Amino acid sequence: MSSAAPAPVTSPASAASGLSAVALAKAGAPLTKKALTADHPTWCPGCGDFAVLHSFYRVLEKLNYPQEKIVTFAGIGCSSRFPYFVNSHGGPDMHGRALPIAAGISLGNDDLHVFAFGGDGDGFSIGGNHLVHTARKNVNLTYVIMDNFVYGLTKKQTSPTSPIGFKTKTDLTGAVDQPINPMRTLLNSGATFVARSHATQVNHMTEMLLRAAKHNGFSVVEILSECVEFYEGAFDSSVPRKGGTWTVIEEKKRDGTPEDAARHDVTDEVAAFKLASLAWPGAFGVFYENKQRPTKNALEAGLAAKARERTKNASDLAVLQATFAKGR
Ligand SMILES: Cc1ncc(C[n+]2csc(CCOP(=O)(O)OP(=O)(O)O)c2C)c(N)n1
Ligand code: SF4
Ligand SMILES: [Mg+2]
Repeated sequence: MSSAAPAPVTSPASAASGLSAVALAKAGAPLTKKALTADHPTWCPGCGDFAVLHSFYRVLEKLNYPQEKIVTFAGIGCSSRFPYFVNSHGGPDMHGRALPIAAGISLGNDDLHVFAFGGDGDGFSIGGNHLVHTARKNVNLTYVIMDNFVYGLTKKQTSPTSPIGFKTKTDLTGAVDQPINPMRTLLNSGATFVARSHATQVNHMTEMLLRAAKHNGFSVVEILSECVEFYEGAFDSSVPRKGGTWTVIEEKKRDGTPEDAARHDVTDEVAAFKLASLAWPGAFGVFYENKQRPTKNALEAGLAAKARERTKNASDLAVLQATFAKGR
């Protein structure tokens, strides 16, 4: 695919008129894939990202949010074209900058459902710093990382998840650097919902995305999504029909049965780290979920409420003027 320049942020209405002629869901009518489809996806035939988009439409249909309350945001990369294809508010921004903007949108608009999308380069390389800080702050939004172990849009450079030995245009004799372990990185940074899925497993992916969307806090789903153009076969070892193994994390049911003792407790961070350290291709499912830690959204709302009380509900302008007057 050729390089894409950042496009202006669109609204559902402008997407409908500017990108393709699609109808917004009528008020009160269930949200449908038809209403959510903004443009014809332009990925290479066979790219894993198509399945992620299909899954995301299904998730939005199930959640049935008011369409005007949905925001999809991205950086730059093949995967970051995602918002072009969803009839929602949002759009792509600069490479690696999806999260600070999505975080700002979330913090300023508690009524919106904010989703950010990107690739392994966007999320773990140029945007790695933003990922860590959005996670530690527990900003309420969902981040979907389409991991293809390569820079797809720019035609095959080594990415932070490329395995050692993978030959690319930046590592002609094979990558030499230790790749990032996405699950360990996310756990260590403080993300409060951490899951892993696979673009060939649509039902599993849909379940992970649905749970992530419902989570109150920073939720991340890493989806192995094959780049058929520049890293064909990268994930064959986790695709049963190609002879690979597909291992799903069995979560504790708390049903008192002896089998339950061996099941994974998603609230146990140490157990999550152990799962994240399994040999490739590892396990798929929810590694960690923390419903206790307050979101930055809630903490900031608390601070704002206290300030309103202290200033006896003075207007923002009056508070600003008083602050300037104090500083003189
Ligand atoms: C600041 C900046 N640096 C570099 C680039 C070039 N660039 C665009 S996309 C990309 C990497 C994309 O890889 P990834 O995030 O893994 O997404 P994919 O295309 O694989 O889905 C790079 C290096 C850019 N657009 N902007
Ligand atoms: S990620 Fe690879 S297969 Fe997918 S659109 Fe980009 S270049 Fe094509
Ligand atoms: Mg990539």
